[in-house]
Amino acid sequence: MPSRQDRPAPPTREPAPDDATLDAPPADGEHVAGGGDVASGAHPLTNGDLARIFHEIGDILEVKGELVFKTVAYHRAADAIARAPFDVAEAYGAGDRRPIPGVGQAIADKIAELATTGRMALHERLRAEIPASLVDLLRIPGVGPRTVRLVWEGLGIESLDDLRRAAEAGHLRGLKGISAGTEQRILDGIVQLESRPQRLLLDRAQALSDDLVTQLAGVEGVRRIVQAGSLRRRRETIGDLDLLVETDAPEAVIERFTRLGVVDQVIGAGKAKASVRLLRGPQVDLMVMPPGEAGTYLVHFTGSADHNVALRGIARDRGWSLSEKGFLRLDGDGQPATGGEAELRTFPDEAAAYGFLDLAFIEPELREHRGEIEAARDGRLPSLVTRADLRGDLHTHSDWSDGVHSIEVMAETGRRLGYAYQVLTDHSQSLAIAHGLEPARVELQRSIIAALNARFAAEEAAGTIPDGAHPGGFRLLHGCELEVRADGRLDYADDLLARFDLVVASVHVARRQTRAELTRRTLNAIRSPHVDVIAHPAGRMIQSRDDLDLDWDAVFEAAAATGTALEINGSPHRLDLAAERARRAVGGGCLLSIDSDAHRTSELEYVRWGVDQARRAWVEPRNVLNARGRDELLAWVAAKPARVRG
Ligand code: DGT
Ligand code: CA
Ligand code: CA
Ligand code: ZN
Repeated sequence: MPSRQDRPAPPTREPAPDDATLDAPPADGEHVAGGGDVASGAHPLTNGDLARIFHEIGDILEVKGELVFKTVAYHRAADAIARAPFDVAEAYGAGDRRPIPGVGQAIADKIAELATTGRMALHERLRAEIPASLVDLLRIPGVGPRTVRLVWEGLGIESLDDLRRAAEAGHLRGLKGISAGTEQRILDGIVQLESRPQRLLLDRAQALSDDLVTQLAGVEGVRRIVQAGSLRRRRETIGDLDLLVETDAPEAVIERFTRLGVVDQVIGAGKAKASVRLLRGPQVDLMVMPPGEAGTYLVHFTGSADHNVALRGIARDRGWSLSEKGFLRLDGDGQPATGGEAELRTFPDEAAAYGFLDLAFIEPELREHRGEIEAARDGRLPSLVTRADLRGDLHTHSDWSDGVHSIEVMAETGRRLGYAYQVLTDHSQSLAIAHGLEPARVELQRSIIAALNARFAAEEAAGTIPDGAHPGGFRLLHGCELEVRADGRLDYADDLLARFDLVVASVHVARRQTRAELTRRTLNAIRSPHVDVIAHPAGRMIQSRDDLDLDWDAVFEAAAATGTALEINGSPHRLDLAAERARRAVGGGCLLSIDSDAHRTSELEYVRWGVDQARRAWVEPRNVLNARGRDELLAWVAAKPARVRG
């Protein structure tokens, strides 16, 4: 458990109502689980305190093997309480049961119980039953609640370290149902868990950061908040969050920031910056900037570190020292000039700061020291693709295969996003796990799509299209996500494939084949006259599944030669092609597509993460197949057989 020394100590006459109670074992009789007389005391529960209690309940229920939806409900409620814009215990204690989004009736009752009596029967009962720290053991791959309870009851194990020591000493295998093999698997699982990089996926980092911005935006004196660091550069994973706040009231901002309900621990707080760790979340660094001087602050705290080093070099060559505060004039010895020569140049925005070095403004996504500074100097920066450039989505699913929503609901959602087209690409027949479609189902699906499109056309003719829809009309196109089978054959016959509007092909099975075999399969798809896009070409899952071992040069060459697009899959778990590889693909003459791979309506928004990675890959709209209009797209598909014949 993280330490929580930032919280003020409770008044000594109070029976420890603060969160120290949550850590201390209820051993010596002085500590009452769940807190003592809290509500009437001088130190009421903060939103963070409440959140910790509900998270702990969720944890213990997990160890008990409760149904996921139940444990999730407690964790979700805890998050909602931590973020509530009012003091929850104070309100509920006074009988003001304001609704909190994500908190249902049952949990609201428990908040009221805690706020009015200072205790919660459920929490006390659970704490007496099982230590919450056991939940850490559930994170070990292959270890479930049953094993966790077994090692706790049998050997008193309460932590990962306890478990590792016991396993290394061979103590686990004495327990019922645990063999020497199981013991080794647990040790392997611990190694795997601890070698896993502790970085957040982009979508989660964005959500946490947005939430902080919302909570800080209303603070008096805040003029602007910028989400800097790797999040602003749109890296696929994020280490910590960096917030820049332009304000004339720095101390008030830092005070508010360090006291947010979502903050678990204050790592450090000064006049101009503070670092905290969020409750069950990452570290967040907040820096304040004086009004009107944001330019160099933004550059400095956006990074990357390598980009900054290069900028500082250029500045020094020109006689200036660059830091977040601005450009400081250097004297002949390379020291900051003093006296009448002393000079600090500041800039209100980044463009002006780059301009001071005779560089064009560099988009944050490019700031990785991969040629962007030279390009900015020489006027060769790309005009990066934006979300608004996308005319449609080439890879989406419905409940006909493994999606959640119906064809119609998916189509209506894409239509309201303003697209000219969306391609429905349910899985092909051999991917049974995803309910791939038999040819007869494909035929049926085609007729359903035709009926939908007839309705869209009629509404367009009648001028009754919904809000947000593209005035030039929307069509659902009929495609599939075609399996490339283990032997390299495609999963539908050519005559069926020829009838789709567009075909996306993927390798999902037999991922451990040799490079030669995997490359041959991928090239088979690329060289088909009917395959238009290779979906998630590397087949990776970020932080959990490695890339397929492919001969990428051969893949790029064949894709470029046949005009087969390579996808940047927008799922935040995939982001595949990755940015650097996508850049190489474009350099090799390949066309890309930027797709959501949505399995439910909300996931259609995943294209935003794909666009981010495309921008990191220096991609311009002309490199993107689905930045083309519908007629152009269909003409390009129609020409594939000719391109393959060469
Ligand atoms: P992350 O957090 O690992 O995903 O990556 P960044 O780029 O957000 O790195 P972070 O949070 O350490 O620093 C944010 C930015 O601040 C970084 O991109 C460059 C800048 N920066 C300023 N001073 C330093 C420094 O002393 N070290 C590093 N690494 N970066 C610094
Ligand atoms: Ca960071
Ligand atoms: Ca940082
Ligand atoms: Zn898919």
